[in-house]
Amino acid sequence: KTQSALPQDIIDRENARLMAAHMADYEALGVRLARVGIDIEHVVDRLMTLEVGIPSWGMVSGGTRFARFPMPGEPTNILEKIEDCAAVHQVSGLTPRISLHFPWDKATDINEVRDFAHAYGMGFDAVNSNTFQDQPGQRLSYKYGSLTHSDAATRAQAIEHNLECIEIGDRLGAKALTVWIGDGSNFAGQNEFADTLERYLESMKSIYAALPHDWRLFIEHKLYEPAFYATVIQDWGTSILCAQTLGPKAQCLVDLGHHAPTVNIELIVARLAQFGKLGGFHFNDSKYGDDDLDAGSLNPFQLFLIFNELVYAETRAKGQFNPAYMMDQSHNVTDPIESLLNSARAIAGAYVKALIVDRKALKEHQANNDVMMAHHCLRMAYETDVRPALAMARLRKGGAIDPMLAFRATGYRAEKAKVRKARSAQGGGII
Ligand code: AOS
Ligand code: ZN
Ligand code: ZN
Ligand code: ZN
Repeated sequence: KTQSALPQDIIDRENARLMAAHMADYEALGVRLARVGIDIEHVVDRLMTLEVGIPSWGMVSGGTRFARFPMPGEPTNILEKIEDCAAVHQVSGLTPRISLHFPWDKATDINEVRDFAHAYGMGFDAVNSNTFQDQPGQRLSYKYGSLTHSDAATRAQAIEHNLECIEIGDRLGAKALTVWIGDGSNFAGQNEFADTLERYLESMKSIYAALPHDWRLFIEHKLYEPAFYATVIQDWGTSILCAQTLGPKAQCLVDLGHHAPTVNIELIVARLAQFGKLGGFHFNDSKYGDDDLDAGSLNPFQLFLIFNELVYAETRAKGQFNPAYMMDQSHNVTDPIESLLNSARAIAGAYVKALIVDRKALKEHQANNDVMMAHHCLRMAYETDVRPALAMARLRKGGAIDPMLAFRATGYRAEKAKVRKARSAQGGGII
């Protein structure tokens, strides 16, 4: 029997309180969808297959360059982070895996970490390497780059770290390595664009060669920061070129906050999917840059349009389609657990709305160049209140009709504040 992070009796009590209203709402939505030829049960079944990974670095209060405001009861080590992830999954039913970040999550006993997670029914998503900062006692500095550094010994050290991440990830049961580097330049002339990319590919070839046969290598691009003049892996163009150069296990990871504000991210998603190079996502939201805000909290329509592309890509790919969905958020002013619940709801909602798009009608409107009706098709799906379908999927997974209310009702954080010693945890997602 799996262990629970939250008292299940309180969740059950909350569900009982909301049950009658939920059933009435679910029935009404079912009738509504049936009218346009959609079986709500089919939608709920599909939703129940959706899984989104949680970032370990998002479990503690994050920070900006200016400050970090830790909250009482936040986790102080990797085991406590896993416990909080399990709490998120228990009520959301959507987040069964945690994405670790090394060396932030380095534990002396990796088997203990694995067994602890398994006891809570939790697994591991892609592992993340970190060569964008120096660690205490590190031999060579990444100040001027890591995988692309001008010095071969520094590159070798960065490669070695990635190999260690694969090794740890393999023991945890992870199936992918995500590589994001901050390498680039802050001044024109600092280095040559072609030379740094060449060195990147050389380094990545060694990492690729060490992947277990069923692993994937995710290349995460980002337009700027910390390199403010030119970043080596700055966009999906460079990312897909590298992924194609490296081989089939290499794919592109799209972090929604890693694009200029006006960029059409759903179009990028469609392009990557069409060429079999969409590896996965770091879901979050942003207004200015790499803000790492809660997914769907600012641009829910964009999130829907992304899922609209994903659902279409899946139908085109005929079973060959398996992007890894993960969140990458930094929670500065909210309880991380509540922010992750907030995002899980937005992601599930975007997926369901994409599922209920009348694709047959849409195709017809597109063929007839009926622009307004094609757009109308998307709007009708997007504007549907799908919350009862989300609640039903959660309920059937043993979760909560209303995860936020259920979590609050447990008083989890206040309880943890009594037992967890406050300290400034590392890896608060400052980047
Ligand atoms: C950095 O901007 C990226 O989003 C990476 O995914 C990074 O590893 C993560 O945000 C943790 O800082
Ligand atoms: Zn990211
Ligand atoms: Zn980022
Ligand atoms: Zn981030």
